[in-house]
This record gives sequence, C-alpha cells and structure tokens, in this order.
Amino acid sequence: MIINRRVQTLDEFTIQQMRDFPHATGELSGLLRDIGLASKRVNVEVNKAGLVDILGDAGSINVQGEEVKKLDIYANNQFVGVLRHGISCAGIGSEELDDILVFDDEISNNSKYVCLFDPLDGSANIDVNVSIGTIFSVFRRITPVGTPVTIEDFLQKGINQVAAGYVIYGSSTILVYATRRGVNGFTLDPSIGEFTLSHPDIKCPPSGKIYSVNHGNFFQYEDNIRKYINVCQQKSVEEGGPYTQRYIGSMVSDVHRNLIKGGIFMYPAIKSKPGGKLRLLYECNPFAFIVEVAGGKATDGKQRILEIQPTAVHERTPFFVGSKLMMEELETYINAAPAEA
Ligand code: P6P
Repeated sequence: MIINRRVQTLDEFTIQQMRDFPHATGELSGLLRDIGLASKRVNVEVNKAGLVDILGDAGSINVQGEEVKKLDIYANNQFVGVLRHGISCAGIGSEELDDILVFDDEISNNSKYVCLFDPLDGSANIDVNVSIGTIFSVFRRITPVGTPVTIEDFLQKGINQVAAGYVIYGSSTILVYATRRGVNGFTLDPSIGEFTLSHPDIKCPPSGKIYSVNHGNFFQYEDNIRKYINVCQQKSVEEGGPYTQRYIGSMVSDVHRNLIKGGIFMYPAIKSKPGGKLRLLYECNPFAFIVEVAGGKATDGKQRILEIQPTAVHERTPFFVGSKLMMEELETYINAAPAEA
C-alpha cells in the first residue's frame, strides 16, 4: 500500500494563508519564512554545541576557520542578518542588544513590520543538553512607512502583535507560530531541510495536571501564590488531580509542553526580583499571544499580559500562563484577601 502523506512545508503553509487573504502583500509570510531560515541555521550550531565548545576551547578559531562565538550571540546574528536583508522587517529588538536596531535603509524603511527576539532562551542549559529555544514577536509599525522605525514601534501593547512564535531546539526542532487565525506547529524534517506542518491548529486544553514553577523560590513567593502551589500538590482525583510538577528551567520547553498537554507555568515576583525575571516584550508577550489564541490565559497576576503598556525594551514582569480553568483557579487565590497577619 502506498501512503501518500502530503506534508505541507512552512513556506507552502504561509503562502496558502496569504492566498486566503487576496489583499495580503506577502510581507508577513516572507517574514515568517525568514525566521524559519535563520532558525535552521541556529539549529545546526545548537545541535553540535558540545563539539563547538570542545573545538572552541582549543582557541578562538574553530575548524571552519571562523571565530567561535557564544551561541546566543551567534543566534542573534543569524536573525539580524536574515531580517536585515529581507524585505519585511524595518528593525528589531533583542535580548542580546542594549537598544533597538533600526535597519535604516530604503527597503527596510518601507517594510511594515518590526520584530522582537529572545534569540536563544535558556542558553545556560545548552552545556547540559537541555532543550533551548528562540522566541519572537511581530508588530506592524505605527510610525510612517518610509521613515526609520523608532522606539515607539516596539513599545506597543502585546494585544497589537500581528504574529508571535517560538522554536525549540530539542529532541526534534519545532517552530510554532500564531496569528489571530490560529496556532500551528512545524517540525524540521532533516531529510529535506524544511519545517513541515506537524501540529495543525493547536488548542490549549482548558485544564491539565501539570504545574510548572521553581520550587527553590517557594518561600520567596507571596502567601497567596504559595497557597495555590500547595493546592496543586494536594489535588484529589475528584478535583482533577493528582497534578505533577514539571519545571525544566527552559521556558520554551515548559510552556510548549503545557500548551499541548494542558497545564500552568508560573514565574512569580520574588524578593530578589520584585518585578519578576522574565522579559515582557520578547518572552511573555509572545507566549501570552500564542496561548490566548490557543484558548488559554496569561497574566502578570493582576492584568492580562497583552494589556500591559511597555515602557522599556528589556522590562520584566511576573508571568502566569496556561490552561484557562487552571489560570482562573490561580486568580481566585491571587485575588483572595491577604491572609490575616
Ligand atoms: P530560574 C532561562 O534562563 C529562563 O529565562 C527561562 O527560559 C526559564 O523558564 C527561567 O529563566 C528559569 O529561571 O530562575 O527558575 O532558573
């Protein structure tokens, strides 16, 4: 029996999405294809990171005669390079860059979009072979097309995102991106070097049995957060439990698993990080957009992440994201009156 399993590549999918919108210019499709290309280049280096580290230790030059760079700088350079030379992006903000990078040339100034990146989140995990990832956020510029973009193009509320996504460099390499039309996942097929549609129309289960939090910070969390964590540890079968605790320390992996299986991820404020650890613009906003499109919720403990008005590219926020019903239960604890002193 011949199985004709029609695979759809990322390029074919984005072009199909464009065909569904006759007035689409193709710029967003082109942008997503550019991000896919840069991700494939990053994937190659991440997959041999151990080797690069060994070779890199022999000096600052690797076997290809190239300067050995830290992988997150390398990843940043791949996304900057592809987007600067594309036709869809007028500038980027990145965890690896102090300020926004304005691609001030005629073609870029006429591009409609700006991007924000965490080029390689969790890179501290790479030397112990834990999955890491790229996170990206796409906005339509609000300053006049034809002029260089400015900081206000980047400091938009997350609700204005046109698209957002992430790449996990793990047991397989998967690119997931969301537009308002839905969330779709593409797994890299090394045999053809293409991302192919593997997770169509991802929906976040309304509830789940997984809670993700760093228990090492438990006694630094606010009392009501600790109460909710204790509830997670004691869920009976009748209450939808028992829950399991899963925390990889690599956000893309933790949130991706919860998106697919159902669950809740929490990075609350702690005494040493009163504003939280995670970055609003290129970590929390993208995941909040993706999870909300998939049917879940994302807050800073008080308001929707997507409603926060950013004031700086690298600002941080407490972050709670995941299945709708689990988030609503968390909110009942967060909003409960503080325990009597
Ligand atoms: P902690 C990785 O450094 C990261 O930014 C996220 O990917 C991850 O969820 C978080 O920090 C882990 O932080 O403080 O629990 O080690």
